[in-house]
Amino acid sequence: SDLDAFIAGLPKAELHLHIEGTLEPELMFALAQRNGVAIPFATVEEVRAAYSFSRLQDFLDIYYQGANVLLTRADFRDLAIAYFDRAAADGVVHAEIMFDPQTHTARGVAFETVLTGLMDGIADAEARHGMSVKLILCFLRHLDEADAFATLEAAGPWLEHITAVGLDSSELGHPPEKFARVFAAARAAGLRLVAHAGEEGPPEYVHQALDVLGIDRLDHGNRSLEDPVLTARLARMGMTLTVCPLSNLKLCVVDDMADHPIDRMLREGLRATINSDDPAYFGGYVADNYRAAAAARGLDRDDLALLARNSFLGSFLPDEAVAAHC
Ligand code: ES4
Ligand code: ZN
Repeated sequence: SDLDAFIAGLPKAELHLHIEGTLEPELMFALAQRNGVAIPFATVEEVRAAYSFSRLQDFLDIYYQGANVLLTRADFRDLAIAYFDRAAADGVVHAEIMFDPQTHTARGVAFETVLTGLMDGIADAEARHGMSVKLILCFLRHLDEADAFATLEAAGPWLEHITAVGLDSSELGHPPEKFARVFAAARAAGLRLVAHAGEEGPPEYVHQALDVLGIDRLDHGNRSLEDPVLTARLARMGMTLTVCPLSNLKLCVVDDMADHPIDRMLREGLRATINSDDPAYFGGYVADNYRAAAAARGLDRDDLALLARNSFLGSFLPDEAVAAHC
């Protein structure tokens, strides 16, 4: 339709994307074969059939299993290139992508292997698509503070290639305050700060992300809407929320796309953006997320243009680059 073409043609930034969550079943099989790694699926159809989740943890269990096929620098390069090709086709001109080093170092894959492979992919995206890319190193919040500190230490030689740290994985029971000291150390090292909060966790976790971690950007943030004072504060401070509609549906953060709060967020004055989170697992890349939200909530071209503009305003690009995109 006209709106589909408008969405695909709208220049946008992707701000909430886990590169391990872009591993399509076809590439999973190819890498399993290339590396001689066994996977518990016989066919691509079997893999897709397993992607039915009723909460975040159901997804995480299968997502960490999928990542087992990623072993070499070339694997991380190929994974990243496949994502950037899809993103470019969706109108993404700037991407700030998250990676989970602990998922790999725990299996004996060196931090350097992960980082250099992703950097190879980024060089390809810059050359072939003219895309700009920034990297966000995420700490797995189900692991302890010492493990996060060891990961920040491993990143030391690579800090000029990393823009921010983030916090992901199992939210309930792992509040932001658990990582207060490692986030303070990351800030002292010159990194920007983001955190997943208010996806499954309560508004209190969003308060902690703001007050204890001092985040620059909020990943998801849906449950902030339960707290009117928090909502007003996020709006007043111009905090960017990286919202992921298809993820929210697949992980049952919303029961139905027709109930998605994206338009309410905009009405409340929140700087909301639309992103794809783990597109290989949730049924679509960023343009699919714009389309699904638009269809379910009746978003018009002005709403969609505002969401895309918010994605640049909420990015970690320098002011001049933001201005050039807005
Ligand atoms: C994630 Cl949707 C989501 N939430 C928390 N952690 C994650 N890691 C990858 N996707
Ligand atoms: Zn996420």
